[in-house]
Formats: sequence, C-alpha cells, structure tokens
Amino acid sequence: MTIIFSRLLKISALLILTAASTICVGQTKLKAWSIHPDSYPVSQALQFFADDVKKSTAGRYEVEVITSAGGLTPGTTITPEKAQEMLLKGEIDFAVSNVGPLSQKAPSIKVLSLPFLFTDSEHMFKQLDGKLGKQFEEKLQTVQFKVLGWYDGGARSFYCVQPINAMTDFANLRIRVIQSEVYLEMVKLIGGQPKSVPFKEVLGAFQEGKIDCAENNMPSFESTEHYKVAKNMLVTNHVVAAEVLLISPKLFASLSADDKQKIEKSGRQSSVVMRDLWKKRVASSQEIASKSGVKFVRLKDPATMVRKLGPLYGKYMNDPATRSELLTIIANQN
Ligand code: GTR
Repeated sequence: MTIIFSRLLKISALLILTAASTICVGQTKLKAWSIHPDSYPVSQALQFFADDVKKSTAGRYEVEVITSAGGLTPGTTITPEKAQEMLLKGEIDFAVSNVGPLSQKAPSIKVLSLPFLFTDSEHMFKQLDGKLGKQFEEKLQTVQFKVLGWYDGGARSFYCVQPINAMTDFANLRIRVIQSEVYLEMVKLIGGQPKSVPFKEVLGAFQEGKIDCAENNMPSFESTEHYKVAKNMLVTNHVVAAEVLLISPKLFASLSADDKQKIEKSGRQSSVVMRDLWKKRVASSQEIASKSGVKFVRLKDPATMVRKLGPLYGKYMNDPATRSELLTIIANQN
C-alpha cells in the first residue's frame, strides 16, 4: 500500500512539474527585427538566434523574428534609425543594423564605413573579432547599444540604370546612399549627387526616375529587385560593410547573469551562422542578376577612386572621435 502511495505521489509530482514547464514555455515574448525578407541571411541568422535562445533557456524566452515580410505595425516602414529608437525604448528587443546609421549616436563607428578600408569580409572580421571589435563594443555600450554579434554587411558596389564603365561616368548622377555621413561625402567626392532614400523606397525611386544609381552588396541588389531596373554594375567593392546584432538595454539589464551569458552565446553563434549563409547567398544572388542580363564591369583603376576620396581619409584621421580606431585598422593588429 505504502509503495503504491509513494508511486502515486511521484507521478503527481511529475505531472505538476510538466504542467509548470508548459506554463513557462513562451512566458517572455521578445521581438527581433531585421530589415530584410525571411529568406535573407540576416533574417535566417536571427531565426537561428531565436531558436537557440529558446532552447538554452528551456523556453523561458520566445523570440519572434520580425522581417520585412511583416512589420510590427502594418503599413509602417521601420528604418534602421527608427529601429534604434525602438530598441532603446524597449519596443523591440533585438535588431540588426548596418553600422552606418549608428554613427549618429556613436560617431567613432563612422570609420567602419570608410571606403577601401578592408579588402574583404575575412579581413574585416579578423579585426572585428579582436581588439577593434572590443573597442567599438565599448563605445557603443556608452550610448546604450549592447552588441551581441558582428554580422557581414558584404562588399558594396555601384549600380545604375545607364551604362557605367568608369568613375568619370558618375558625374552628376543621382546616387542613392544610406543615411550616413561617410556615404554622402563619398558620393560627392566621386562627382555624383547623393540622395538619401530609405532602403524600402529605393526600388520605387528607381521606377519613378528619381535616382540613377544606388550602391549595395550583391544579396541586397538581388533581394530588393534593384537588379531588374538598374542593370549596370560597376564592381567597386568600395565598402566592406559591418552589421551588428544589438540587444535592448532595458532587456539586457533585466536579465540574470546566467541568462545574459546564454543570450550572448546565442548571439555569437548566430554571427557564425550568418557569415556562412552570407557567402552562399552572394554567389546565388550574383547568378540570378547575371542570368537576368545585368552587366558587371570591374573598376579598372581603384587607385583613381581612392585618390578622389583622399579628403575623407584626412578628415577622419584628424577627427579625435575616429582617429584612434582608424589607426588601429590601418595598423591591422588584432
Ligand atoms: C543592406 C543592409 C541594410 C541597409 C541597406 C541599405 O545591405 O543590410 O542594413 O543598410 O543595405 O542600403 O539601406
């Protein structure tokens, strides 16, 4: 009788535990934002992050990935600048952003958008995964941005509606750039007219004849369908861009030490996943664009472009907000 009674006790204890863990699942709902569609490497890496966080916290945190497929508020466009504000207010919990728009709050990060700084993503990550990355993480932290991982923003090139074969062809062309001082100045120095247009509105701006060119990496050139309207790419690879996965300061402060560690680990792992997905996507996007008749012309004399951009390097070398980071990059130490 006592044996049967103690077994019954064990079974009911088990049932209570199972019920408790079911209640726990999805208890804290979080939101992670990506400007890209579901199938884009950034969004896929965020989905990996979401799954990993759920697994490592035994379901206590459930992260919903918000992509361009479905906004938080239907019909409203979330720009990276808006996402930053939402992150700081705790209206979203995680966001991936190109470092360009972050420079309004953390000026030193501007140097990361300087043209011809890194030869490729490997070169960039050699530094961002080392001393330089730490330096930026600390600077971002002072303005409440906590970095969970460095993502690949790819090598950016110019593409235009009209044929473009050399730097001189940019004269007076209206070139869309992201909302960032370095990009605006860069386009002026190469002779174009910079036009700051939100990412989501670039295709429309091309279609309405408001811009002649834009610049971006291969996956964005393809996923946004810019390749359908701007069929001439001058392969400059002028900026090898960095992106960051950020966590809302409010959420981070509320986490236990153990959960902080778990979420930070998922963030780091998601950046490894992202970088791997990225390489594959660059190749497949280039193939799609090529097949649709995009003409790729390699920039014959990058030194001419670098010479034109001279004042930009001088400016950031003399600026106390960017000098030390720029020197670290040039010294190529990690
Ligand atoms: C994409 C990048 C976005 C955004 C966009 C743009 O490649 O992933 O974060 O910066 O370019 O050009 O606005």
